Amino acid sequence: MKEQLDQLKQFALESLQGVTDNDSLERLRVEILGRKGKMAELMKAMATLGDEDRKAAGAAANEIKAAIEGAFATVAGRVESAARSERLGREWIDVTEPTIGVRSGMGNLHPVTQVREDLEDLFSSMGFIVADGPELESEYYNFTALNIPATHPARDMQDTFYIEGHPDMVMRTHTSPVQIRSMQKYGVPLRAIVPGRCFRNEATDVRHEHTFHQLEGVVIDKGITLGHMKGVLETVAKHLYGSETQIRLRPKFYPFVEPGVNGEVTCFLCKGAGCRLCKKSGWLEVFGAGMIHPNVLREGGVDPDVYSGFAFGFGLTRLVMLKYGIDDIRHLEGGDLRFLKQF
Ligand code: FA5
Repeated sequence: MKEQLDQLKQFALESLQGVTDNDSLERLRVEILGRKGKMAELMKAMATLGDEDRKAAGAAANEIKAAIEGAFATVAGRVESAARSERLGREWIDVTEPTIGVRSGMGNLHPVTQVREDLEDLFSSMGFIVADGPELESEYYNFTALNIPATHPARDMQDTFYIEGHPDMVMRTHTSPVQIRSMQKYGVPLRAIVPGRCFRNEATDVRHEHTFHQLEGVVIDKGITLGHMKGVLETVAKHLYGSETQIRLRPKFYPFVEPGVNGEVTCFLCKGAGCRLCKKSGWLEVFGAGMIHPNVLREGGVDPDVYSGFAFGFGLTRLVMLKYGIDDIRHLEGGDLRFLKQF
C-alpha cells in the first residue's frame, strides 16, 4: 500500500509539472483527489487490510494526501499569477499613442457673441449690470408699458410675430421691454444693459433680418441728463471703432422716450468723407436713444418728479457688421461655416 501511495504522489507531482491553465489543473484534481479519484480508490482498498496495516497505511495516506494537496495549491498559485500577467500584457495602454480617429476642429465664438461679450465687459467696468428678459414677451411689456397703446400707429413701426392662440403674446421686437422689467426688479438708481435677440416681421434685405440682436441700456438716477447719455454712447462708439470716431444725435420719435434721438457713428469705410456704404452722408445709423418718458418711469414704479434717466438701443448685429465690414446681415444668421470661421 505504501508503495502505491508513493507512486500516486510521484504521478501527481509529474503531472502537475505540465499544467499551465486552470481547466487542466481542475481535471487533474478530480482524477487524483476527486470523490471517485485515485486517492479515493486507494483509501477504499485500505479497508480490506488488517488492523495494524490499516493504521500504518492510513497515516501514510494522510501524509501523502497533504503533500499532493500542497503541490496542487502551489501550481494553482503559479497558474493564477501567469494568467494575471497575461491579462496585464493584453490590457496595457500606450498613453503616448496618438488618439485614433478624426479630431474635431476647435470652434470659435460667433462674431455677435464676441462683440456682445466685449461690450458686457466695457459696461460692467462702468458699473452696469447685465440683465436678461424673455424673448416671448407679453404685448403689455413690449408695447403698452412703453407708452405705445393698442391703437397707436407706432406699433406699425415694429411689426412682429404673434403667437397662435395667445393674442396677448409676441416675439419681442426690441429689448426695450426689459427697461420696465429691470425697474420693477432692481428699483432705482439703476444702471443696466440688456443684450438679446429680437424678432420682426421684415422683408429681409442686406440690412434687415427677421431675427437680430440688440443691446439695450438704461440709466436712472437723480439729475441724469442728455449730456450723460451722450458721454456713454460716445465711449461705446470710440471703444468699438477707434478714438477718432464721433457720434451724431438727431431727433427721432420713439413713444417711450422724450426727447428721442437717432444715433449715428462716423462711417468706418470713408471715415466721414462720404461713400456708397453711408449713402454719401459720412454717418451710419446704429442706435435709438432718449430720455425715458415719464409714463414709462411710472409703469416701472419710479417717480418721474424725483428721478430721470436715459435709455438706448443699439442694433448689436449692425455694430458687428460695422466692426468687421460685413456687407450683408444675412450671413450672420445663415450658419455657413465658411463665413463664421473667419472670426
Ligand atoms: C428700437 O428698437 C428702440 N427700442 C431703440 C430705443 C431704445 C430707442 C431705447 C430709445 C430708447 P429701432 O427700431 O430704431 O429702435 O431699432 C434700433 C436698432 O436696431 C436700429 O438702429 C438697428 O440697428 C437695429 N434694427 C432694427 N431693426 C432691425 C432689423 N430688422 N435687422 C437688423 N437690425 C435691426
